[in-house]
Amino acid sequence: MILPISADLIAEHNHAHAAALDEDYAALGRKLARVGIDIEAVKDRVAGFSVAVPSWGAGRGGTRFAKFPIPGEPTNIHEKLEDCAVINQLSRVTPRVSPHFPWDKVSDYGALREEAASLGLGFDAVNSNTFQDQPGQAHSYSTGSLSSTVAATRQQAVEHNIECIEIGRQLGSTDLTVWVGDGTNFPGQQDFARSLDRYLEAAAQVYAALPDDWRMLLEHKMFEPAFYSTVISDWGSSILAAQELGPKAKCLVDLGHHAPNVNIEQIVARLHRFGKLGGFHFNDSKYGDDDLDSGSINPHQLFLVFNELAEAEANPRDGFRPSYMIDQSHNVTDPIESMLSSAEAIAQCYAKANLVDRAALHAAQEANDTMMAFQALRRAYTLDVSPILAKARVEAGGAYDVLAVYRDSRYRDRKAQERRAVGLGAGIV
Ligand code: PSV
Ligand code: MN
Repeated sequence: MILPISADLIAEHNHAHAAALDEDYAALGRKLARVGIDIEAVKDRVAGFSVAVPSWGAGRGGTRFAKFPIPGEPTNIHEKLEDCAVINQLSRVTPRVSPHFPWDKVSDYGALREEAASLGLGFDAVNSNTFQDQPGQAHSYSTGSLSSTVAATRQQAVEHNIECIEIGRQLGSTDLTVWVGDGTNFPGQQDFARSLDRYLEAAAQVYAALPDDWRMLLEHKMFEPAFYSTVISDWGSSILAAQELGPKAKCLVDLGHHAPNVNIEQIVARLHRFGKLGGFHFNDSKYGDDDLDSGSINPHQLFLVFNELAEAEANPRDGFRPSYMIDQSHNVTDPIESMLSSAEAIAQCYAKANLVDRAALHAAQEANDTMMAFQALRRAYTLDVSPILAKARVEAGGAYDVLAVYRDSRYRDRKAQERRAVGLGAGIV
């Protein structure tokens, strides 16, 4: 396997920080040992954690207005995979890529799978795209896709999703993520009940094409590109649709797809309670679906989400195996750097959630001791777990300081010489 960053460079950097890391890790180990926690066991759990990166996140995203490309951006799925390999080589926490079709279409998916494997990568959930028209497409999605009033359009959307399943089988995926941009911009534009009926009927055809070991992840979003109503607007619509479709249909929570200030961690607990929590799209936001870097605005919310996931893991229901993925738009940063930083923020929250003293939390909850219940969470949240993450990363061959090694490697500069420039234009949705 030939990985994009020099192993010698990583080793040289790690060597320079080895003594400091050992010291920090030992100090944190002593602190945790005082409360009966074995740091090695926590490190092993962290080493087993992973989050997928989105193929489309490797390029510079944008807003509705424009994007500002950078030299050396990837221009196709092959270059995106190479960039994703850099992220995983340095972080050792992002071994899978989630592709989006038709954006990532190629002629030979078996070869693409091998190419990814040669870079140390596998494929995660496949994503269908019925939220924008493609050149030469027979029917426009301007009337909606799976819920369109036009039968031929619904059929086209069903066929595209089934094609994505077929591609995913070749890539080794086992999940299809379905987000539709269907909705309305004006009161009265469509009938709420009938549009949901149409969606359910079309989605059932996609569901029927799922292989036995596959899941269909329904991603809700309350706005954009439709701004009055959307068909799968919230977790309520999502879970009802998933329940109607069947056991292989689960709900996917994109952190940016809710009304402002909604209690997302409670949604996570609710979906899990009914065996319907399928996966996540991690990102952060201040206003809407801002698609900012994970943990950059509200890291506490991310921790509280992982706290619910830790509870769910301790009390699994209905084959709990959430699929974790980043879904961000990197408008002003190098996407590789954003995903390195985001993956670290996500893994930190996972580690902190694992450090919550659950017995103390549950005892305080039972005794209605509000302050001590809150403190059980607070103690874990305020811990600096970075030595645990760094130790796990370095032991797996990654970099102690992922951003420093990435910058030192001058990877982007080298790609700027090799890759053709990407054009201006709108960003992603
Ligand atoms: C929609 O906003 C979304 O979150 C969906 O996951 C899409 O597939 C993705 O963004 C890419 O634009
Ligand atoms: Mn998403």
